[in-house]
Amino acid sequence: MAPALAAIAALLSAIAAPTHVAGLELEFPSDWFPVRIPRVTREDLALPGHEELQRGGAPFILTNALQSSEALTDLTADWVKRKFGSRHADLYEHGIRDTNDKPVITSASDALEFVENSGLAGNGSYAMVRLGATQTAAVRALMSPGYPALFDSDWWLQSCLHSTAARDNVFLAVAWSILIVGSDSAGFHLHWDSINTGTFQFQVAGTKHWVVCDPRGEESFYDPGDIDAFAPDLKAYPAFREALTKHCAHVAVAPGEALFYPSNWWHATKSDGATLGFVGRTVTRWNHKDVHQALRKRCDNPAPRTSKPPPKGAPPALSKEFCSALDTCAELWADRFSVLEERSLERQAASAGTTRRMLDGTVSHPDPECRTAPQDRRDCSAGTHGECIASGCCWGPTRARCSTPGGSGSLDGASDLCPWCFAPA
Ligand SMILES: O=C(O)CCC(=O)C(=O)O
Repeated sequence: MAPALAAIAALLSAIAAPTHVAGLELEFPSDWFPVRIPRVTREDLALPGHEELQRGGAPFILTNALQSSEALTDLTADWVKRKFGSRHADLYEHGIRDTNDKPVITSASDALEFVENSGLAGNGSYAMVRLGATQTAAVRALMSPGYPALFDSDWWLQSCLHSTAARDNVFLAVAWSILIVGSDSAGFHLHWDSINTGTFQFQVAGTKHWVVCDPRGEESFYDPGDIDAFAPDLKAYPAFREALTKHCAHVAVAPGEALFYPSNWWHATKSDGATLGFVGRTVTRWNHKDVHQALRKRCDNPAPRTSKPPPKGAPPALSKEFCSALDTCAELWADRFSVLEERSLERQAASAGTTRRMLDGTVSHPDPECRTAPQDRRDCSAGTHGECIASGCCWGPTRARCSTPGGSGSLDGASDLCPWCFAPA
């Protein structure tokens, strides 16, 4: 065959051939799931040029999320039972296939046991162990080093919520953090998360398949729970073809990886073998106002009391202490994200080698080595926050030092990019 014809034939057969998904008996037509979710390393994520991902503006997979951490070996279902066995868990005996699948609330150890046994019986079941901020810290201790700043909540939790009880309360009330243990084929129907946070999931064991859909296509997603995103009934839900061919991605997330998706992105899952994941929510520059509003609404309109008491172990309502501190937390969020905006402008200016006009009208140029005398250096955030110090840039006198501007270091206790210094031109 002539080379041009061979190329056309290859193209046609690629278009017609379904994509087989290894491990799961799933075959998708090749024009489904055109949205690409980038895979990046922790190191890539910190580089200039990845600002959209650093700020949580788009979904991505962190490929070495658990590299050199103890989680891959120590964070097992047995560890969860030992550590949190007597806490409450939501057990979904058949996974969460649609909105009719409701949880049984039981002890975490019974829920995990059920999931283990259901794996043998071929039922896809899920145990979700809701964690307070205290238990989350214990899980996170197994995940260092390299916990991305984007996933961190400690910077605001500690500053605006002064009691452990208030921090634990908000985590439990809105499922801020969960360990999610599934047996083979357990999954969650297509839905979006209600309080507008970004969400990440560290895949600790097993592989999880995800369909992740851009909310710009949501007219074609029907209602949460209507669609089995892995085997959609296009006769009953014909508009979903538009979602499949324009707005959704399919990814398989392997042990050691973490998936992040921004607020309002729809998602559905299916476990390939037994799985264990750690889910966390996060406030970003894009969602902090919406998260504030959603939490304020919950504080101001608590679920009406009924004559029946809530079942034992059900998530608590948001506490008075949390609700009165919420606006202070929201101010911290707004403050941080406007500072970060400033800093990224500096970084852009520095990496482009350009000068920067300061608030006082003078012109500065990037000083990557921070070699100019400290008193001659410009404030890293255009005069309102931070000061430059001898060994590099410091983001304010009380915050931790970064030794390499533009490299990674510690700001506000979370690993992050270090700001650049600017010196008078
Ligand atoms: O892991 C899963 O099955 C999905 C979890 C999820 O959708 C969520 O936490 O919002």
